[in-house]
Amino acid sequence: MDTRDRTKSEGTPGSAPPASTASSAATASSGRTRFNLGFIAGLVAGIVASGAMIIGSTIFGGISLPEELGSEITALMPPAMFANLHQLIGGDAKVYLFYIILVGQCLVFALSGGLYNLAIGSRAVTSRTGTTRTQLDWLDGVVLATLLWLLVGFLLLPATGAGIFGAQTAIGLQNSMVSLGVVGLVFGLLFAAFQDWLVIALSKRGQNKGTSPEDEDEEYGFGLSRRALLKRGFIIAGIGLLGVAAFRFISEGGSTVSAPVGRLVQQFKSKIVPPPVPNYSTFQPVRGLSPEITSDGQFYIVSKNLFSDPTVAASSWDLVVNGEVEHPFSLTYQQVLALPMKKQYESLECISNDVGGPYMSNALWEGVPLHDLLQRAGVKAGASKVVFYAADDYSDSIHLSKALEPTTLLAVRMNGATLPDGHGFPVRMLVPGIYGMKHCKWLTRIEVVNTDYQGYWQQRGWSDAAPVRLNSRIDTPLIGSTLPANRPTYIAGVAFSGNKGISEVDVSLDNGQSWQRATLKRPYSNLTWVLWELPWTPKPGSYTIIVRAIDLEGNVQDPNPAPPLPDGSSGYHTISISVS
Ligand SMILES: Nc1nc2c(c(=O)[nH]1)N[C@H]1C(S)=C(S)[C@@H](COP(=O)(O)O)O[C@H]1N2
Ligand SMILES: [Mo]
Repeated sequence: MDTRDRTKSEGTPGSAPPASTASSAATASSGRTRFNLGFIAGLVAGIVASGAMIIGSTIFGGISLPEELGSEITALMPPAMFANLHQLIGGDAKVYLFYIILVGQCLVFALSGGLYNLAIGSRAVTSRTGTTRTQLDWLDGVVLATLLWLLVGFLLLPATGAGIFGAQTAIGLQNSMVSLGVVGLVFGLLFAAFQDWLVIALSKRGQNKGTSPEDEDEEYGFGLSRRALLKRGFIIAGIGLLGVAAFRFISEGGSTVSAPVGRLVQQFKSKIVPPPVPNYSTFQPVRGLSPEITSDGQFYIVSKNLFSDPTVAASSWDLVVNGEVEHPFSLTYQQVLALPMKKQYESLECISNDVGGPYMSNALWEGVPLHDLLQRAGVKAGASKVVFYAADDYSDSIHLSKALEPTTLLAVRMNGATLPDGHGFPVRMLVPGIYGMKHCKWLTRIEVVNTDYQGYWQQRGWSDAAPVRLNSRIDTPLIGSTLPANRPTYIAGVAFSGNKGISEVDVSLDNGQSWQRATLKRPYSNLTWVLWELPWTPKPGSYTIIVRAIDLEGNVQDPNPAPPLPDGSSGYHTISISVS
């Protein structure tokens, strides 16, 4: 819009432009006007409908398109790109991905509104001011909803691998058709209603200010043009991303010091024979050290699900055991609970945990050995792997030999209580020695196969064997902290090997030149992390503290730094502190 137009139109307040001007203006710009109107109305209706979709999926188990799209996007993303994003924004990456997709979804809704208005073309009514505008009725909303419903059901969902109308998803065909339909109707009806409201509001404004129809090309009730709105959106998103990157840089780049890897690697002996005898002794409680057993509330939670995890009703749940077996069967929750159980202390660690990272916890579990179920089913000759399927369309597999180990359990209890929803109620897998990834939560089916099945994360570039890499972490003192000089304190933390126990933890206070043995707390089992501590009365100065561990077989922690993708991180946790 140029100022001259406005001056001209404001020169005739309260009156409609002469008929000839109106019709020529309409032909010149009514397409754009209609599109813009539809876009704004579609955007608002799309935001509400997206909200309805999220509520529907969390409360009623309906479909969530951002989840399906996010899953497909991470599958298509080259592993190196995934790794870079992971480095940049860390474990929160999936949350950002969810919001980005959500914004995209709202824009698509908006676009569909604009295009719908273009498609219905000259079907316009004359409003009270006598200017030409587009008005819709509720039937338009239903038509647009139906079009979107068909597009999503027949094109979008199959393209993400969810099948026609989500037939391949855990929530199933019916549920996904209905929930999509509801969201579509919410959008369509609101779109029609909001557009009408907008038309009336604009014509009132037009009456007051005497603006001509083409003014609405650029300016709406919000006082902002669509282009300006978009521009602001992009600027805000850009600033947000920059802020996150800067925060990561400041909070991590500032305080992490890298150990002199060259020297560490030179002195490195990968195996010590015979293995050291563990230095268990009376263990002092140290403030800042992780509790040996992690409470349910503190236990880390990781899942692929961008927004919400499934809540499974035990009454309608059953567990299927089938595939390459003589006698497939299924069990209800009550039947699972009636099977012989085993208690097991075991720590879990996520394969995406960085060196020194928080995605590692320890609990007491109770469950049924998978061995017992496989024996009952009768595994056929030639079977090589066992696949786990879950209520959130997650899957992963382990080798048959691993599946038959006595410590591979179907857990139903955690720390003495029923397995919490977040940790996989009603049943989750425990596969000691292997990263958390293979500890499938919300288990629904166990399939014995004779193929090399690749699970959800393997399709995205992560290790299939995925043995836990021996690692150790300094919990206290905190990175970058300042300690008072000459006051006795402790350096303390945890060390974890998966299923090989810990025989020794060494601490260096001089950047890797010399090492001291830490005291270990005798663990509940060889499947858990081990708490370690080293008493220390520091003199004033700056210190670089490094920790390394040795397992019960004598394997020494790998000093070579590696990022989590694809095999799990390695390198020594190193912090710098000062004493004054
Ligand atoms: N069904 C299902 N199981 C799953 C996942 C998932 O996304 N879906 N995530 C896995 C990953 S990557 C990890 S690290 C562990 C985390 O278990 P926790 O949340 O109980 O700590 O669950 C695993 N089991
Ligand atoms: Mo994980």
